[in-house]
Formats: sequence, C-alpha cells, structure tokens
Amino acid sequence: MKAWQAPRIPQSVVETPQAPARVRVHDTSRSQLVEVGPEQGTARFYVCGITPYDATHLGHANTYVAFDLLNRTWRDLGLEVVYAQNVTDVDDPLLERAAQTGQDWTELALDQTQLFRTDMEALRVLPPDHYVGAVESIPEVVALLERLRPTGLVYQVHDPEHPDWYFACSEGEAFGTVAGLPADQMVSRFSQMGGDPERPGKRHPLDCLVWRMAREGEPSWESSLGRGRPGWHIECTAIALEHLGAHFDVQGGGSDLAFPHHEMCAVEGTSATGEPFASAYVHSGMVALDGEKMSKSKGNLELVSRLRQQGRDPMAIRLALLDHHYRSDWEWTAGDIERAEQRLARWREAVEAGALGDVVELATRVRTALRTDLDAPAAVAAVDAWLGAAGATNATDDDRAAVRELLDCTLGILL
Ligand code: 5CA
Ligand code: ZN
Repeated sequence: MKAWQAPRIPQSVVETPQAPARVRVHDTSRSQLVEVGPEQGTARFYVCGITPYDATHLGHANTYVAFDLLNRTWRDLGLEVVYAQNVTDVDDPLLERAAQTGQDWTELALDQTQLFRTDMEALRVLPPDHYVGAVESIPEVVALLERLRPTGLVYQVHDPEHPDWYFACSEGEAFGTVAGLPADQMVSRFSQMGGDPERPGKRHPLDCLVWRMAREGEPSWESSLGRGRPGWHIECTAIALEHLGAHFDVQGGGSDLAFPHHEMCAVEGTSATGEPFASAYVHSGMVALDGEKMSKSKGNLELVSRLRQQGRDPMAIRLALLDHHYRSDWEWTAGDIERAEQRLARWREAVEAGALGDVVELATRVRTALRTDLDAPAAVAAVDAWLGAAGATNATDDDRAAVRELLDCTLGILL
C-alpha cells in the first residue's frame, strides 16, 4: 500500500506523578484487565483492517478510534509504538460486490481504501506504520503455510476439482483460549463469519481455509501450493508476524472478530513460532443503527464521509464516539452528533477565553481515565467538570496551549 504519512502529534510535557505508570485494557482471553506494552521501549500492536468494498461507517470508525486511544496512551507514556494493520483486499465479499456492480475488484478495493484513509485522517486516527494489503502479502502467506506444513496441521481436502488447503486449528495448541467460546457455539459463529463447517473432506468442521485453489473467473496467484488465493485468517497471521515479529503486545479489532478470526490467527501463529501470538486480545463493542449491528452487508449504515459532507466537524464525530466506552455495544442516533457538537463548542469557547483550573489536575484525571481500560467517557466527563469548576483563575497563553496539547495528544481532539 502507498505509505501513509503520520501527522505530527504533540507530546504533552505536563507531569502527572499520580497517574498510573502503565495502561491496562481488557484482554478477552483472560477476561480481565491486564497491563499491556512494556514498561519502556517499544509496544507492538496489530489491528484488523477493513475489507474495502463499501465506505467507512461509524462502527469501523469507533473501532479504529478505540485503538487510536491505545496508540496515543502508549505514546503519552513515552513508549515507541509499532502499529500494523491489514487491508483484506481480496476476499469473497469484495469480489461479490464488484461482480454485482460490474466494477473491477481491484479498483473497488483501491477506491474504498482511499476513502477509508481520508476518513481516518479527518478523525485524527494515527496511521499504522505498516499498512499492508492481502494481495501484496501473498509471498508472506505462502511462506507461512510452508513453515506450518511440517506440523501436519496444513492439508488439502480430497476434492479432485478444487483441492483447497485447510488448517486444522482445533488440533493446534491452545485452540479455544482466545474467545473462550463453548464448543456448541463455535460452529454457528464460524458459519456466520464466512466459515464452511460442512465442506466435505475436512478433518474437523472448524478447520479454516488457508489457500483457495483457483476458480474460473476469480483472481489467483501462482504458488508452491498451486495456483490460488489466500484465506482470511492466515492473511492477518502472516502480516502480523512479518511486520511485528512473534509474540507482540496486542491484537485488536471489533468483538465480532474474537471468534473465529482471532482464535484462528492465534493458533496459526503459535503453531508456526512456538510462542504466543499476541500477549492480549482486545475487542471493541459493536455500534448499531436501527436496532441492528451496523454492517456493510445489511446496509444499515451511517457513514463518516456522509456526515463530513453534511458539514459535521470531524472532531465532533470523534467526540461523539469517545462518549461511549470502547467495550460497550451502543446504538448511533442523531442526538449523538448534536450533543458532541455542543460539547466541542463549549470546550473551544472555554479554552479560548475562559478562566482555567490547574492543568496538572486535568492531565492527571484524563490520563488516569485512559490508562484504566481506555475510559474515554470518564476522560471526557473530567474535561467537562474541570472546565466548569469553580475556583478557576485567569489563564495564561501557556495554560491554554498546555490544555490544547494535552487534549490532542491523549484524546485526539484538536480544539
Ligand atoms: N478485514 C476484516 C478484518 S481482518 C474485517 O473484519 N473487515 S470489516 O471491514 O468487516 O471490519 C473492519 C473492522 O471494523 C473490524 O475490526 C470489525 O470488527 C469492525 N467493525 C465492523 N462492524 C462494526 C460495527 N458495527 N461496530 C464496531 N466495529 C465494527
Ligand atoms: Zn484480521
């Protein structure tokens, strides 16, 4: 993918000895809050990227803003961060949409990826250091499959026409430890998320497709496994291992990805390296519209690009998302953006002209909230309370600059 230039974000110099020295987030695999990232040095994380067949909706935006908070919180703690993300730029839903609309699938993917990047930049989501497509990662996917073959977990189905390759995840070490799903729910989730439990010839219904042999009318690439294209889970496993190395800090995505996607990635990665894939698996909640999970396949969407076209301030869109804890499931309504616009206007006015309180106190509250499971609503409430508090004194230009810097580097809100 084309390199993605990171905007410069300020580092707040306000010192807050009372704020926690590490960030804790909820790890799905241990069902508890855990410290993530090293005490010093480099934090490495991977967030599952889009399948680019339709424009960025607020559910996507909510997920990438949630992980942007983790990125910013690590940086605010003085850590270096290496961030990798994929683009699922060849997969069934994308090919199906292109076929329906008569568009070239590569063009559809490129257009939608470009729109996603523009939306993310508007929302001040810091770009990944490695933004990598599935297509350009085919050599890494094939190399990973070759590395896995000696384990005996990679096999071809007996289908003379299409002898596709599968990975026997349920035979791999630690299968079931990411999502902790009871066995009876695994198969239905697998089906819902594009899996094929009933495919004849598989060793186990949950075994996942890793290399789909070429079909008439579908794109395919030459490889040592035969001509074909990569399956979904192996794409993220290969990209994460290539750009972050074994045993990185966090794999993230929406809660719909915990099973089977992150479960399969974890088993594939562990089977290849003999080490844990990620230290923690972190999941953001689902945003709904009209009573159902917002999704491209159902079409119940509110798009970031549409709100922007309507003249909504991207910082208000971001603030509307920050008003919900990243782990909660919630429903978008028009009231969300209106409340956020009013709040943004209040913040701007207060910081522009009002009396301000002690900046160390504000920074301590905001950092404490974010370092405690990325509690953005608590951080936002702390800003409200601090700006509205009695006892504020006349502020200097330096105070105003310090508040702006703090809100930008922690919450990504540019006043
Ligand atoms: N390409 C795969 C991941 S490898 C994929 O799931 N793509 S996606 O376009 O369907 O979703 C991109 C990201 O947005 C994923 O992390 C997904 O969990 C998240 N997401 C999708 N729908 C919602 C929603 N309604 N609310 C919150 N997050 C969502
Ligand atoms: Zn993924």
